[in-house]
Amino acid sequence: MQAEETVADRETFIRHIEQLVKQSGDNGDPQPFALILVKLDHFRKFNAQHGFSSGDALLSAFSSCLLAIKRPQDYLARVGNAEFALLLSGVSHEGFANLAATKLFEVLKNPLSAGGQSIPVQAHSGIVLFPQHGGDAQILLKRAESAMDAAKKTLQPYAVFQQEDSKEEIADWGIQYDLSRAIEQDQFELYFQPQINLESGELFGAEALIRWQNGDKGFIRPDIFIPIAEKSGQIAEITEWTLNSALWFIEDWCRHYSPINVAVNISTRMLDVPDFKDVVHHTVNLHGIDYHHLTLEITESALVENLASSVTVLEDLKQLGVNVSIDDFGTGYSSLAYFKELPANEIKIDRSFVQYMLENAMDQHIVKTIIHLAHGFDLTVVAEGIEDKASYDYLRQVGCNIAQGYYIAKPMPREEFLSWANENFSNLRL
Ligand code: G
Ligand code: G
Ligand code: MN
Repeated sequence: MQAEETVADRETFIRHIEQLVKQSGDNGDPQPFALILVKLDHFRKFNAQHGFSSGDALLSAFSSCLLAIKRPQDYLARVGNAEFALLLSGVSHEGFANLAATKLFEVLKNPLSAGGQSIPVQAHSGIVLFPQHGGDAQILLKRAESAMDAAKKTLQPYAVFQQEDSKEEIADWGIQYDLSRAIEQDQFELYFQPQINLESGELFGAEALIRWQNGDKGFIRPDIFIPIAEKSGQIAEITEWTLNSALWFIEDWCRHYSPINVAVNISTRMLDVPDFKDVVHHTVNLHGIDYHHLTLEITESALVENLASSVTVLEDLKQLGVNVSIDDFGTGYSSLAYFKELPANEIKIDRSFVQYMLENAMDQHIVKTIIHLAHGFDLTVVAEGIEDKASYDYLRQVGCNIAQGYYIAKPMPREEFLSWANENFSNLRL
């Protein structure tokens, strides 16, 4: 049993539920429980405005509220950035679960104290019951989340899962099911979008972007299936596939042509996977290439939600020798003081600033300021979303290091990338 004051992590929590489910099956005698999922609203914004140490203090005050209603036989876990789950052992009726939730929201009516400040908070909660609402940990958590979304929509602090809440799930499960076959059926392909060194005009490398051609459903966009894979955990397997394919490309290119750098998008979920660093280490070694040919892109907005723990993982990766790039930079954080905490070698200015910078003075100012500051911290600057020559020339003029965008080329399959490079760069010995 869990010690009184500890808060388990997501993996431990899932194992705990699986054990309860298994015991129920073994004895033919379900051990009922209720699960209350509760999420603090606007946490990302709070973190952005007050810094991650205040964010940590707020989370700790928030978890104290949950500990206040937890009974000794209950189990508390942190299952997301600002998201906790409380498992109420032996609770088989929603009335009792509602009672616990009411108690919790009574406590949350008072402001939380964090870093010497008193902060009013808002939260939402979704409730599920085992075995009525699902027979495994993933389904129960997913349905608690659906219930939480329903609570938000109806402006209630909490809601119990209802069958109608599961409509969206059905579509997601279809994709999840198809994803589980995509790798073995060879349905993924990597496309490569070139990156140019602005100073020399030479090919610097490419960003690798996953494409999925599903037999029945046709082409499915990564911004549809990646979030689903993140929730289901399938992202780990997809990331391994992507890394391996990108490294294969680098190995082949370096052997036949010239040195090249390839950037791979890494979901922030991967930073919580305990052996992620080892996966990178082994995959790179397997292909016998130097670490500095590989860049890992992490999006800024997701990173700042969990800066404290991400910093350690990214530092470790940087120590290995891979490059770390902060993707979509400018969209996730307001404080410039944050630069010195970045465990990165590179930032990619978000394309929303680059696309209209020549017409929009504010965007132009932001782009110039980011470049200047980044250089002050020895970071390489990549601009993405360059769609015309004027933007390309402007970025070169203000000292941006690397350029990427439709003006240069769209993402292309490997063969097409090869002939594109052959046509445009005579020095590559293709
Ligand atoms: O390539 P496209 O514009 O469709 O990409 C849409 C989004 O999907 C982008 O945010 C991009 O970073 C992300 N994406 C593309 N390929 C991968 C991948 O291999 N892994 C992850 N995690 N994200 C990817
Ligand atoms: O989130 P991320 O930066 O990884 O997203 C990369 C995606 O942006 C690529 O998949 C690509 O399809 C898209 N992209 C690349 N260059 C351009 C561009 O010049 N304009 C637009 N609109 N999208 C681009
Ligand atoms: Mn990217």
